[in-house]
Amino acid sequence: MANMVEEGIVAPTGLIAHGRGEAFDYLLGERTTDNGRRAEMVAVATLLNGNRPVISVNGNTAALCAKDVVELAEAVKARIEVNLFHRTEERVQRVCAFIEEAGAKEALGRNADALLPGISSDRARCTKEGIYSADVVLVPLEDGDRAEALVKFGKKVIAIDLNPLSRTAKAAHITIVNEVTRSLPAMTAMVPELRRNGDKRLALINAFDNQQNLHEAMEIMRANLSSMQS
Ligand code: PTJ
Repeated sequence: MANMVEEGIVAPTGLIAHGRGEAFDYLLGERTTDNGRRAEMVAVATLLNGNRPVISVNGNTAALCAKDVVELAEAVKARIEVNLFHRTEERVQRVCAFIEEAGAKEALGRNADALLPGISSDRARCTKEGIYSADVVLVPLEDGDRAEALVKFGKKVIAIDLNPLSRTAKAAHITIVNEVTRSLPAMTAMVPELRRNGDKRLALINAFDNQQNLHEAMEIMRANLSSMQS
């Protein structure tokens, strides 16, 4: 990640965000829980049921798992859009090129021609073709303001966030409390079965309650902390 800062892919504060993630992953037990796996299945079902799914990519996600993003996007037929919190035109170019080098036909984001309502800064910038007109948006490692704005704008928001207490985790419709590099390949592997089974997709979506999901994730962390003490 430090090298990726030098390459201009990761923002300097991306290292702090990464450390936050590592701390929560330690509490989670550095593994995929049944709770995380269920949220991943619901997320895949939702992406497959979407008409215009988009995967939003920032510097951290690109640095950690560009290839995994490309593979999931191909499997669920989603567009990829680079959407940066610390936005500069140069970083957008770099991260788009990085994702394309990892195999994406096209990473949207260079020609941001729309604004996400409810965000006042440059961070509102997105593309009409991508996030602006998406119905489902997967946001790995998203900041709270934008996650809330996406929900208010009517998007079905899927977050991947190791912190079940974050504003993003709470605002999203589906929050996968798991490490992004464990999550994305597992999600891609779920696609063939869920693509064939529309009833299963609906049943998964209808049975899911994100508040309950986040409560379970916190309980897992609490139990892990208790067992570390004894
Ligand atoms: O590249 P940019 O300019 O778009 O900036 C990206 C960052 C990540 C710096 C920016 O979006 C940011 O500051 O995000 P936050 O508010 O720190 O939110 C990131 C969330 O992701 C935090 O709740 C972290 O706990 C979580 N997180 C960090 N690393 C991982 C993670 N979740 C899953 N897997 C990880 N590897």
